[in-house]
Amino acid sequence: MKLYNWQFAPNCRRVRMFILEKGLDLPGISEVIGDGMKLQPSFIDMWPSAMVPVLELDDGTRFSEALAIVKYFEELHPEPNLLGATPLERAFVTMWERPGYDEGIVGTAEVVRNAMEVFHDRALPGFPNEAVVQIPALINRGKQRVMRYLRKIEGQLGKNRFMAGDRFTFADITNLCAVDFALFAGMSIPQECPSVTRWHKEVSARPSAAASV
Ligand SMILES: N[C@@H](CCC(=O)N[C@@H](CS)C(=O)NCC(=O)O)C(=O)O
Repeated sequence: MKLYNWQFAPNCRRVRMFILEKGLDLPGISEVIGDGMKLQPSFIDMWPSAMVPVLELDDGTRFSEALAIVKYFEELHPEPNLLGATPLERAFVTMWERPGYDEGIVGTAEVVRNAMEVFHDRALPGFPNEAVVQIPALINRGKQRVMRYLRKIEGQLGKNRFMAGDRFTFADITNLCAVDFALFAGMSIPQECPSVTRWHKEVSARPSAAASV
C-alpha cells in the first residue's frame, strides 16, 4: 500500500492524521512534489487529474479523495471509530466535517493560491498543463469565507467539546487541518471565537496533530 502525499497539503494531512489516530502503521509514503512546489511529472503521468492524496493498494488499484480514503480505512479498521458509531453520529460527523473542507480548506486555498508567487499561473490545483491565472480579488473573498466559517464553528464549539459532539472524530481532524491552514495563510482566530481557540488548543495537543504536520 502506498499513499501519494504532499507534506504541505492540508488534504494529505487529513489522511495522515486519521491513520495516526487509528494507530495504523503508515503505509508507504511517496512524496509527489518536486522543485518549485510542483507535482512531479511521473506522478502526473500516472494520475492525470493531478491531485493528492491518492491511495494505491498492493494490487495496483488507486483512488483519490481524502474522504474516500479514510472511509476505506474505517471499514477495514473500525476501532477506534472516527466517522460515527450510530446513524445519527455519522450524520453529525459529516455535517461538521464538510464545512472544514468546503469552507475552511477551500476558502484558505483561495487566499493562498491567489496570493503566493509560487502559485503564479497555478491558481487552481489539478491543471498541470494549462495556466490558471491568479485573481487578486479572490484573496479578500477567501478571507471573508474563512471568517464566516470560523464564526459558524464557534456556534457549534460553544455548545460541544468537539466538532460533532462529546468525542473526537474525523470532523475534528478536517477542521484542525483547515484552521492550521488558515493560520499558515496569515489569518487568525478572531476574539469573537473563544470556543474555537479552546478547541484548537485541545486538539492540537494530540500526538497525531504534531506527528501529521
Ligand atoms: N477534494 C480533494 C482535494 C484534493 C486537493 O485539493 N489536493 C491538493 C493539495 S491540498 C493538490 O493535490 N494540489 C496539487 C497542486 O496544487 O498542483 C480531496 O479532498 O482529497
